[in-house]
Amino acid sequence: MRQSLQPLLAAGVALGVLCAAGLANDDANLLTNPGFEDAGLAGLPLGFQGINMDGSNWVDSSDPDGFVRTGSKSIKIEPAEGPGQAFQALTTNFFVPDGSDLYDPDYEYLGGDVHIIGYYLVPEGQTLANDAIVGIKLEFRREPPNFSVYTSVEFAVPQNSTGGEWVEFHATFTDADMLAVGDFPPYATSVSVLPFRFWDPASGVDPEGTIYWDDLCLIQGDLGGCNEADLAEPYDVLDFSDVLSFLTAFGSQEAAADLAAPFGVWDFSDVLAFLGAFGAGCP
Ligand SMILES: [Ca+2]
Ligand SMILES: [Ca+2]
Ligand SMILES: [Ca+2]
Repeated sequence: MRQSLQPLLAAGVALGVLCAAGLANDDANLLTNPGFEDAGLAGLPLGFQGINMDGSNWVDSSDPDGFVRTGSKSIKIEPAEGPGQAFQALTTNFFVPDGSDLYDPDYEYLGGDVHIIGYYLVPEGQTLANDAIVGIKLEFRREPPNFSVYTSVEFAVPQNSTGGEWVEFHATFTDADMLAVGDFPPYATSVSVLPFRFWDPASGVDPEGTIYWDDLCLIQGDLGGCNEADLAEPYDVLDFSDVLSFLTAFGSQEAAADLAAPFGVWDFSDVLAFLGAFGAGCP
């Protein structure tokens, strides 16, 4: 049965591999509130502050066009309505309530590649067009109190239309990329994460298309796992530990076991996806 399922599941397995592997180690996700489910300030999700964005950008599944991948919340960034909105973003670069730290995930200088993973959707019939860039920006910052940006990088989404489907986004800033910046101590100790879009008003053309984001994941170091069934150590080997991890994650409705649509629902499709990946084996 596993064999016959493989062709059917191949696409889904390939699509979900890296994020599922990343999310398998929930502790490894350095972002607060990565699925945007919890409420924060100003009508925005916990852990994120708006730059030309407000509560209207926090999506609920009951909204018209309320696209969410998991849970009942996501975020959306609509086309800028004028030059004052040219840069729109959510950022993690602000203080937790007791002021002891920022929401920015910790970063260890040259401590391993940084992976930013997530899912985005452009509604059916729409195309992102005429922005300078739509994607995710990372700002590597020095220690408090100065928080100055050591270096930053912007990653564009790989496709401008998704036909209303959630598409995986995965970008990596490697230690080699960091070394190429130069040697300017003090080194960065945290990284701000900004889903964003930027439109150049001088372009003379209006931006088009709305983008939705859900289930972001920031990880530093090895993602672990050869595919979405490789949930437990030893990685690159599929054995009974992986089956146990899947059953545990499935039973407690963790992201690691949510391997197939409908996402946010743990059902037989997820079991089939696991069996398919398990049967396919590690390369
Ligand atoms: Ca969500
Ligand atoms: Ca394993
Ligand atoms: Ca599912």
